[in-house]
Amino acid sequence: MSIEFTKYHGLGNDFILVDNRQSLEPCLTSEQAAKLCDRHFGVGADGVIFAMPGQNGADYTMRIFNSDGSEPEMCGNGIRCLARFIADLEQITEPRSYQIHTLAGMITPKLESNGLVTVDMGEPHLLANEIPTTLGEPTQKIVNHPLTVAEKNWEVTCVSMGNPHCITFVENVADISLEALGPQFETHSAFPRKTNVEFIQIVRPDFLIMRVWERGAGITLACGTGACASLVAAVMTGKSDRLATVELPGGPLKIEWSQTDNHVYMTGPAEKVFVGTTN
Ligand code: ZDP
Repeated sequence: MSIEFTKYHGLGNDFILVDNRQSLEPCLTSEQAAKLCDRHFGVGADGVIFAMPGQNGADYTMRIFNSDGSEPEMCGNGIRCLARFIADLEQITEPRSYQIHTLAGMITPKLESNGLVTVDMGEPHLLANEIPTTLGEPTQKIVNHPLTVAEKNWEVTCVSMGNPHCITFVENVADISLEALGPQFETHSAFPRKTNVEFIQIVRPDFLIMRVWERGAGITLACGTGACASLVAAVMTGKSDRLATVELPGGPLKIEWSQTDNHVYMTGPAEKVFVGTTN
């Protein structure tokens, strides 16, 4: 079956967006989605996102497959792209927000007048059993916790933004060999649902540099949930302000962990690249 799609990216974290407003079943299987994500034999993307009818009072539902076909609960850069895609489908140009049902609950992206998208990512989950990780006690926060990976001792801080993240602070992110370390953190037995892996360099309390290895997708140029989780980890460890810029290989995201409502807010771009039809 041939389908129409639109390609978007948020800071180089790129997605194939599919208009699935007719059904709550994705029109592609996870295998078909993984094939489309292949950069040599397919369209090329870090994931496939389906815009579906709303549930539980939401305007729309988002489902996403990673480039390996696995299904994450949430996707920060992806939901900015989804908001832009929906506005394009509805031919909306003025600022507005959407309530999106995801496997991580209700998430609210808002299209700003300057073209950026701000997403209310909800509250971070900090307890070991919520992340999930077997590190520490199930109802304990995992902050600066020892973890041995690749025969080295690391100190990790774990945060869930609906999906699991394992954050390590380092002197210089350029020195980290992500290809070698990423998969070993991702599949470590301490993470029963695997994990996204972020290395963070604190430049100033309001400026962090991040490199990411994504669960199910590998090295990507940006990860929205990862930038949010990293800011939360940096605040918990006393390394950063509650409002900071997180610089990713693909560019900057502005992240705030609000003291008022405990929600994390992420602001960044979402850009349309091209439309296409599959064979
Ligand atoms: O949790 C996971 O399996 C991630 N690979 C999901 C995708 C995260 C994303 N890069 C983001 O921006 O949050 C889309």
